[in-house]
Amino acid sequence: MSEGLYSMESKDFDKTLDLKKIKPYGDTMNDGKVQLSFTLPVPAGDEAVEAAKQLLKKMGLENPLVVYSKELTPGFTFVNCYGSCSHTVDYTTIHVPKVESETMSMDETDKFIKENLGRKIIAVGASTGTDAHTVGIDAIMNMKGYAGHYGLERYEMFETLNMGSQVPNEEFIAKAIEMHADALLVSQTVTQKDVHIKNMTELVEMLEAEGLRDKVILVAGGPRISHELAKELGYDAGFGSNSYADDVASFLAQEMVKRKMLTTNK
Ligand code: B12
Repeated sequence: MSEGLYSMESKDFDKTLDLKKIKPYGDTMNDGKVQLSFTLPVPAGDEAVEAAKQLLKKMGLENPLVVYSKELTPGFTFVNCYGSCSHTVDYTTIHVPKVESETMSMDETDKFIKENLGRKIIAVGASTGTDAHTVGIDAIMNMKGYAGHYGLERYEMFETLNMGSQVPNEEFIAKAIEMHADALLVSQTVTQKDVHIKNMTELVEMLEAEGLRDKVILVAGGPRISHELAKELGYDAGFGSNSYADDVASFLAQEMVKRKMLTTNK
């Protein structure tokens, strides 16, 4: 087997694939086929289709094909297109930072906390700043949970408070102090104009000013939050889409044991 060819461990890779040069797959390996759709601010017609094809070529898509076009409203044409991607990426060089904890079940986590901490973990969560979305933080915290995963409120060894949405950072910190929180769980859904970056950064700065940053485990979550982004902004971990209470509870339990947080923040 040559260097770089099937160099990754997983059995799920196609063994004939050169992982140093991967590109999209449609019908035949390496055909590069992709589908995309967009709207152009021009009336429907041959010119709109030609404009779409030229754009596809500029995006590096060969053999552009517009399979559907429709004027949605006067002066705006929606197109559905195919093309063959001419670019490749080297999969062997890709590194995505991930939360380094092993996900346990609710019962396993409760048992782990009892045996290794001997006390409940106090967690305060909220969708902070101007963000009005509650479903994400509810999914992690609510008793009934989400997608078959019970939320932190169901855990025997967690004491929690879900403050809901649009919680200013000042109020969030005040409640964390009042509850002697070990962990702060921040949910951010709206990312328009990078409002989440400003809000998340402000929280870290305020915690530092209060001398609290090192006393708590600070976790962020949301559909556009990655572990990498969270770390960059001074958080301990970030959880994106398809993360569940089990993942967060396991991380908090293991991190608290690692940091030997045996006594509360009283
Ligand atoms: C429901 C919804 C609303 C509802 C919210 C109701 C409520 N009580 O929450 C209402 C109608 C109020 C609403 C309002 C708005 N919305 Co809205 N909304 C949605 C929608 C349809 C679903 C979001 C959702 O509930 N997802 C389900 C949950 C379970 O998923 P999740 O949040 O990703 O959570 C998971 C993970 O991310 C993670 N997670 C999330 N939080 C946390 C926290 C921690 C600590 C951890 C560990 C993990 C974690 O775990 C969860 C479970 O896996 C999305 C579009 C979509 N289909 O996603 C738009 C969407 C999020 N909304 C959007 C927008 C723009 C708005 C408004 C700003 C619109 C407006 N101009 O008024 C307002 C918000 C105003 C404000 N001040 O915030 C945009 C956001 C774009 C962006 N990236 O900035 C979206 C993507 C729609 C779109 N395509 O434009 N919205």
